Amino acid sequence: MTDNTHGKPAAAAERFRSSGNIIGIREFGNGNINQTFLVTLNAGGEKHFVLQRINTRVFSRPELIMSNMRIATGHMRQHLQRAPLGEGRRWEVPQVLLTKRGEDHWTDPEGSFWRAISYIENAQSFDTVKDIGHAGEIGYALGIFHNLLSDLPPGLLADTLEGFHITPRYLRHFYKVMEKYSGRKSPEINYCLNFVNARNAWAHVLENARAQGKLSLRTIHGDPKVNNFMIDITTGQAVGIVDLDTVKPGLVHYDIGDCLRSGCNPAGERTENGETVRFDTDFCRAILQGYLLTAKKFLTGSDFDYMFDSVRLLAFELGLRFLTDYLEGNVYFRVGHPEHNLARALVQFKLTESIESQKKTIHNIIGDMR
Ligand code: GN1
Ligand code: MG
Repeated sequence: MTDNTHGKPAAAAERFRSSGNIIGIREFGNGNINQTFLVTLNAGGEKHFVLQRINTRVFSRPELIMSNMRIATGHMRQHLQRAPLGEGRRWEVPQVLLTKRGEDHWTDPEGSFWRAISYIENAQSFDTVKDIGHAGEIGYALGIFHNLLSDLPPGLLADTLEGFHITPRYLRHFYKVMEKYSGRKSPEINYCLNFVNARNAWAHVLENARAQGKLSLRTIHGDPKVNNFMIDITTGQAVGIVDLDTVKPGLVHYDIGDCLRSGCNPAGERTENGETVRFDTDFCRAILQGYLLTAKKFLTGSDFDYMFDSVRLLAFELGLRFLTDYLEGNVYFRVGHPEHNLARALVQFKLTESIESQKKTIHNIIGDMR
């Protein structure tokens, strides 16, 4: 493992350290965009914090991420003070840490943008859902999160990533990239191209519904995949959602679809064996049940009408994003090897197929909960 206690992360960590000495810095999690470190302090109180180098090729105005994050976390904390969760349930809102000079980020001499967030102790996250109980907790947590933000007008937040989850924009970009693509066309690439072509008209479904006034913008998480949910090590209950970079105006369907495409894929999005990928409808039922415990009160009939499309679309859209990035030369997502984004795209397309083949079952699950 790389020793980070002397390099650039160490210089950044030092800016955010409030007490004790830094005794360890290690790479943390497996984000596809930012670089994340866990900093360990030998302080009596807080023992860890999370340090991140923001990928400014993706987030071109990182200071806006920080202001969104401060607005959203402040709002959630106030909401919880007014109306704590029932039964004394633990819930943690990640806190933006300030530098010794009171700033929410530090730009190093080379121009890298660093920020720090509190670490949620005695909790862990998983790449895949382990069982029905875990699925229920994931859904419950997303419901709590949406509820805490349901009275934050989305207009107060900046659009930090224009076009994020707007599938028609990803499609347009994909066709532009295809026009210029001069590489080899393997059977896998051909499968993917046919896959996208066969669905390009339907892929406007959520944006059309929004344009027709059937769905409206709210404040959303933007990236509620399974490993962004923190699970209490002792109780097994979900205690918070992390990775708030994409908290911004959007459709709750982006979140519902993303959470389901991630939570109902037991093989995980990191498998490179597309054949093992399937959509688990028992996990789907459990996630939705957990979600609706809180979310039912703010969802409309129309919101339910588009739930099936949202899960199908978010799996398809992520596959399309990985595929486009592969064809473009891996300029957006961090990759471990040159074919990585193609393998990731295949996984999401297999998942989309599995969702499509179980359309009736998923519709029934949603129908039973309305
Ligand atoms: C990216 O970096 P990470 O893992 O938090 C991506 C999400 C994708 C996800 C797929 C800003 O999130 O949209 O769903 O990879 N984030 C951004 O694993 O593009
Ligand atoms: Mg993220």
